[in-house]
Amino acid sequence: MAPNMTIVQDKMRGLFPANEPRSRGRLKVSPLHDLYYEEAGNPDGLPVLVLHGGPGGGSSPNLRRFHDPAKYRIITFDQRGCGRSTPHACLDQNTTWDLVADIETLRQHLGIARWQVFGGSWGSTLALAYALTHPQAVRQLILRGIFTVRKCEVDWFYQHGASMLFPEQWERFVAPIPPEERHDLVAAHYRRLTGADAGERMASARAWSQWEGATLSLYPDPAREQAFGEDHFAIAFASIECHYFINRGFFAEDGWIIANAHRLKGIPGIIIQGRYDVVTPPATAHALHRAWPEARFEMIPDAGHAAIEPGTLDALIRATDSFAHAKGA
Ligand code: STX
Repeated sequence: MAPNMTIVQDKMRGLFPANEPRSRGRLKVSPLHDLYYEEAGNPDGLPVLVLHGGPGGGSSPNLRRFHDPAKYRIITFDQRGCGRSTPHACLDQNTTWDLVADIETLRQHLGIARWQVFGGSWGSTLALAYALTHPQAVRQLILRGIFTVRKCEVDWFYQHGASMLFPEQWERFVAPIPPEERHDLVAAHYRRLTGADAGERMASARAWSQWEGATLSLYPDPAREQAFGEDHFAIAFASIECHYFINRGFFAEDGWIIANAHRLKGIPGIIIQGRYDVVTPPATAHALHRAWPEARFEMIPDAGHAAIEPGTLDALIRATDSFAHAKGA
């Protein structure tokens, strides 16, 4: 091993201990949609909004464990139509810009002036769309597994690319779709996910959801793959993702986030990306960093897409700790 290859690691950091939310609430954000949110950590700490992925993935207890609960006031919520938000899997009044508006509604509801925004994957997309729309409300950005819903990113994961790396999982993803419809798999799944046939709907939801569950990390996790196929989760995750992707993330143009990312200058940011991320490959994180060079960029050499792979988790925890000393609100 060359001398500069010697890997001398301080102790790798892990999640903070499991903790219970200090409070839970519901917020009516439209005539149709009701959001579920939770607060944890120190009520007088630095406010942070932790965004989940998907879209449609919902919050999980682990999302409260990336920040020191003694230093941070940690807020999570379930985006429209998923988790404990209602109505479940509802696609009406459900766009990126509705979610951006919901984040502002929640911020004002909680009496927070500015907050850190932390998100991976779709959580990074939403964090970026929010920061570009309401920069004055964002103290810092910590982003992982960068995703901007460009056509090339959606094609890579749902049409051709990732298929070459995970051929046996890919067979299951395409199984519900007849060969003559496979030239556009997002559209073909969308027809089934929004169609009247409940059996077809569930088969498509399970295939869609398990494709992602099977490709998230370097090492397989059969329990996670199983969980992604569970009806209640899969129907929201698959329908909402497919709805956002067929609508190209509701952005004005393909590549809108990266074209506008220079406007993030002035917001302290950290970008963390797994080298072997098959869901949201590193080219997007690289393009984001080119457009926003003031952000700190960390490429994790031995990680895929998941937040809890060791190198990625270590980088995320060091990132939140590095911002925990910042003063003021
Ligand atoms: N979707 C990427 C995404 O945001 C294309 C995502 N992938 N997996 C997740 O989110 C969860 C693990 C949060 C469900």
